[in-house]
Amino acid sequence: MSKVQLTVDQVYQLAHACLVANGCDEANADAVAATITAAERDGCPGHGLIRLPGYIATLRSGKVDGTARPTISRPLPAVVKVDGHGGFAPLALNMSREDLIDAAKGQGVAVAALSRVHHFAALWIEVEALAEAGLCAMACTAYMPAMAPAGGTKAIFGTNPFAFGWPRKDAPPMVFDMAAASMAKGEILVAAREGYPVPTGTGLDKTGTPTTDPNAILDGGMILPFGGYKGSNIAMMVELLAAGLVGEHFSYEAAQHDNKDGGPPRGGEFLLAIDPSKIAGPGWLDHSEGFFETYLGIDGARLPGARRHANRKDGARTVEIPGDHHAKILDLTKGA
Ligand code: NDP
Ligand code: PYC
Repeated sequence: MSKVQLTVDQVYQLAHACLVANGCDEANADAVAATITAAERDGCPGHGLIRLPGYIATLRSGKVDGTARPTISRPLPAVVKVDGHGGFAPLALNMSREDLIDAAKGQGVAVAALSRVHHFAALWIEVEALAEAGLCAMACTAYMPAMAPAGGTKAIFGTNPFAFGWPRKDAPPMVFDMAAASMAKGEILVAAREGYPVPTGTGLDKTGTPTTDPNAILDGGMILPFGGYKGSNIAMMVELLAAGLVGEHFSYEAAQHDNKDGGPPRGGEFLLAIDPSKIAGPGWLDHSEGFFETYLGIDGARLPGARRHANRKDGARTVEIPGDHHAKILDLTKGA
């Protein structure tokens, strides 16, 4: 398979041009292209350029409005409500970030409830930005049914990621970001594209038989929760926070309303931001630094996010994508 090498800047230009050619205005194209670029820059290809055709499909089908302008309200001092008006999530996240930071710093704790957004990205992006502002942060979003509950054989949960961030003193924030599924669908798509098997326990084929073939999981099969009933229960929490609490579609409802164009469905996102200085008081940062020092003193232990930051440090990072995927993006950039 031929490969095309791109600089991080070229990734942004490619994604931006394709989004604009398919109906995004500058603000939306910039927000989505920056999100895709951040994923490729940090070595997270499952939410990088591989997602661009899905974003474009939603613009072409009319499911997503590439010119949407999110609106933000503060019904309570600690509640930031964000209506995405049917646009992609990145612009809604960018536009509401300062309100959430302000609410958390003023009240000690605050939530942001995003509705009518289409989320197709990694969550560490929004959580890292809040942790960089000195806040403890959490985020989660649902999707469409891709995962059965523990003990069941019918998908009800999305892959349902949950991300958590904590500020560091002289280092990037500690952020973990993981699907409640044994593996995010994005990673399974990359395995299918590159032609390697996924670990045993990742999913079932359409007959319900365990398989390590990513194509068999994607072609009518099902992804399994991580850790059996434990991942299943976290997936349930994500459904209840990102849909029940926000007042948006549960994954099964998102699928009922979706036009099946292959892109992200309409849904919600839940974010929680807490100011540790208002809860633990002065000294909280040094205290948690002591914890990280002890953790990192354990042979073999590494912090979540360390892999991404090592990739990011390499400023000359080259992003490699299959030649046919690159050609497909160029073709999509010709417009509908
Ligand atoms: P992974 O299993 O690859 O990684 C999960 C987390 O564990 C990462 O923060 C990773 O950090 C960390 N980690 C990995 N190895 C170690 C280790 N040895 N010690 C400590 N921490 C470690 O992620 P998933 O496949 O579950 O999810 C991938 C992405 O998919 C996420 O970004 C998620 O947001 C996204 N997603 C988005 C959805 C959506 O609807 N928008 C749905 C589902 C998933 P590091 O990155 O540094 O390796
Ligand atoms: O990787 O599972 C996933 C996913 C779903 C929606 C966006 N990413």
